[in-house]
Amino acid sequence: MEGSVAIRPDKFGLSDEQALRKHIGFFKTVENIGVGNTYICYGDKGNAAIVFLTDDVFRIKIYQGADVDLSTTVGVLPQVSEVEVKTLENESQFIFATTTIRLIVDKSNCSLSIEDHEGHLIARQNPVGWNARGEHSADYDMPAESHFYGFGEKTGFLDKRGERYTNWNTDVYAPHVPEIEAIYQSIPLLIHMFEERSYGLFLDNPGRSDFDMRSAETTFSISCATGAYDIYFINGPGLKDVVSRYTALTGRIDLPPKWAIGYHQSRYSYMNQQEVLELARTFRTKQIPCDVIYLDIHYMDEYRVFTFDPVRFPDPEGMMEELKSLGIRIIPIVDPGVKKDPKYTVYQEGVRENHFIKKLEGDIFLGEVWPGISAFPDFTEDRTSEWWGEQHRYYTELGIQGIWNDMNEPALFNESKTMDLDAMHGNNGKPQTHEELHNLYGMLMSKATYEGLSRQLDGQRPFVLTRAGYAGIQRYAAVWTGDNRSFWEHMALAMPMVLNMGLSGIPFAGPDIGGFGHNATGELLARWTQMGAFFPYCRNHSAIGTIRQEPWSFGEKTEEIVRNYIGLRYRFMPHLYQLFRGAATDGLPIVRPLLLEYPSDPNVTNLCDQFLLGENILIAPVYRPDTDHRSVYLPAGTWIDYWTGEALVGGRPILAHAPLEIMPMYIRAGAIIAEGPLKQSADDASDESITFHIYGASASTGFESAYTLYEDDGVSFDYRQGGYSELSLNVVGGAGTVEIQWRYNEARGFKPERKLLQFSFRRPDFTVGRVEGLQRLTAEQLVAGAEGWTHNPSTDELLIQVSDQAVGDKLVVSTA
Ligand code: MIG
Repeated sequence: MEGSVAIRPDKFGLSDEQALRKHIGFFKTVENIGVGNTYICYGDKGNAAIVFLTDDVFRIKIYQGADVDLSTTVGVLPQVSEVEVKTLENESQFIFATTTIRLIVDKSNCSLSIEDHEGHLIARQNPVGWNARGEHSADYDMPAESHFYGFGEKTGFLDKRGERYTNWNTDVYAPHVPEIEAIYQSIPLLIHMFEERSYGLFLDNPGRSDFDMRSAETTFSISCATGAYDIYFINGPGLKDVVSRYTALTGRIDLPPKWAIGYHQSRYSYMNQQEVLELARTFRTKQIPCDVIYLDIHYMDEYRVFTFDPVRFPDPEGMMEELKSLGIRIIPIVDPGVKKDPKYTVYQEGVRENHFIKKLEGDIFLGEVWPGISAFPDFTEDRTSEWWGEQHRYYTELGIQGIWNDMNEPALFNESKTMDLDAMHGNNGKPQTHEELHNLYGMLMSKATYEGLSRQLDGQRPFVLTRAGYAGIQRYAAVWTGDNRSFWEHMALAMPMVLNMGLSGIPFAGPDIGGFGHNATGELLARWTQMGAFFPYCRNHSAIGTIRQEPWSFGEKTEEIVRNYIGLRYRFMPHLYQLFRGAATDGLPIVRPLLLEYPSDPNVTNLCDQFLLGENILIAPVYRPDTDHRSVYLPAGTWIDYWTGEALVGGRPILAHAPLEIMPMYIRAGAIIAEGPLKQSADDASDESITFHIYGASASTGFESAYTLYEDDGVSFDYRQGGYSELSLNVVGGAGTVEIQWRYNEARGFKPERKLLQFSFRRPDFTVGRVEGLQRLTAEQLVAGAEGWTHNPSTDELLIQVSDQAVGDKLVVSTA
């Protein structure tokens, strides 16, 4: 028998009347409210606050009522507006102009057009509308040749045209497939590119939002379920301009400790102290470089955070001591759920001091995660974040410098997979529901962790890894892409995912190498490690119950390949570190889609099975089984095969031969790449020498190349006070000579212990007659540390070695 509930009033959702969208309506007047460059456009049914932050970035927030709240989420850094805005009014339009753009507001309906000063239309926003539930949305023009990038961590290919995504941090154990619209991270940034011109739209709203590039033919739309329509327009015209401006708004990475850029080994879980130590020793005896081992949830005492299981890990101090002597660090996992246990001090304190999220009615919100019923700290309250940060002394006092934040979407074991939407956040005195702030939770947890570690590490750089995040997460944590599987498809998926994360301000990212769930094979691990060795974040991790995935788990051949490629990462470390330094200063990604460097090449708009490391290294992984050839697209220029030294003309696809031990890699002719000696851990500073490989040098055509090598102690913040070294290198070729010139920065606040510099020319287009001031020696003499030069006929490599003098010097190589 049916009850009345069968005809419940809301059965059919919003009524037509409620669904009817309202708009600001006609534009009445505009007022400069005298704070920065803030203008209020008063409309018929609502208002828009327009804030010009720079010539190329402005914010528009739609609001009702008399007062405008111009605070932002923690995702946006405080901005100082110094731009000069000119305003102009005619009968139908109100116009704001900066030196680069004009924002035209249509008075009849408050729609917006953004143009450059040549009158090219850059973007058009139709009137923002809202329904009776306060859900806002707006449509934007989408020309036929549009491409879309950004969106943070999403499935699918690089170009998001035809896709639709939701921003709602979600623990998706499976499946990671194209139709999953929301996973762990939410970066509400859309980059629209057409005719080589790019602009970004960043919606600063931490509730649920949607970007829809699928449903309409000539427009895309952005909407949010709660909160304000608060959007930033970020001008290009270059894609790099957009990324750099977006990261000026939401922040850039801090230079990580060098060890965090090394190879990391993880497993859910290394079950006890003996196993961890055995693992560390195995890396060292097998001479596979490694910097970090992870402790997953089993290290804890019944999953209570800030504890060690007394049986499995009876002597954490002893364990840490031996690991330290091996040069390996520990990163323990920390989840947000605090076990409800009246005998557990963290829980007691949290309750007593009012740190846990509550329902409005006053009860602590309790939900189930690993420890059973748990409470959740309210990171929106600064005092709670500080309390949480302080808990980490438990680890830092043991010498731990890195923390892994998991389950911080937050993920719960219930139907909604997260916290009740009506749980309340204190939000430093401006209470809001979880529904409104959901996407901030993970980032605020990592922020609390990062800040706590920073206070405790006595001037050493902390490292935080996170699964969940919001725009700006890059300031606090590196991001791994969650629970992928040991599928070839997921290896391929990692490329566009990490590349778009880089375009979304998150350069320090990577997937679980070898795949988390399901079972890897030796071949998959070999291929995945080849690729992963060149991702900014490099960790092998696998799930409980799956086949073991450590480098030696699949026999000698796999082990050898894995060792070699991890080793290659360590040899590239000086260059990689330089790229991290770049990301910290200009916000540009470390791994890049070809599109970023070759925006006018129509072949690369959706190319995402190969990528660039920085500007000059092209990486083309093999991501299918039983495959020993693959097509590689070489962009314009000449590219040198890293393995053979062969020069190849670009602007075309080639077929690369790639047997299992080879991952195709190419270096742009004209590039210089620094390689260091092979090491077992990244902060081993005992380098004898550094080698600058000069690619495609010529003594006949006008050759010119430059490089900067940035170095510091790799662990402290001294570099902020000048404690670094910068060597600039210039190589100029022509008229029968090649000149090499180098010089360190004047106030060189850091000096590596190194003794020698090497310059290497592989298959040069000239024969060396002499090197001014240096003798021709044998390879053995160079190895023994003598200054001089040698030529290896079998590899056709000219190698010059000089002592690493304090200031700099110059060398001339002549053909005669
Ligand atoms: O799915 O802590 O993504 O890396 O090993 C269970 C156990 C919770 C999810 C993480 C994964 C980690 C696992 N965690």
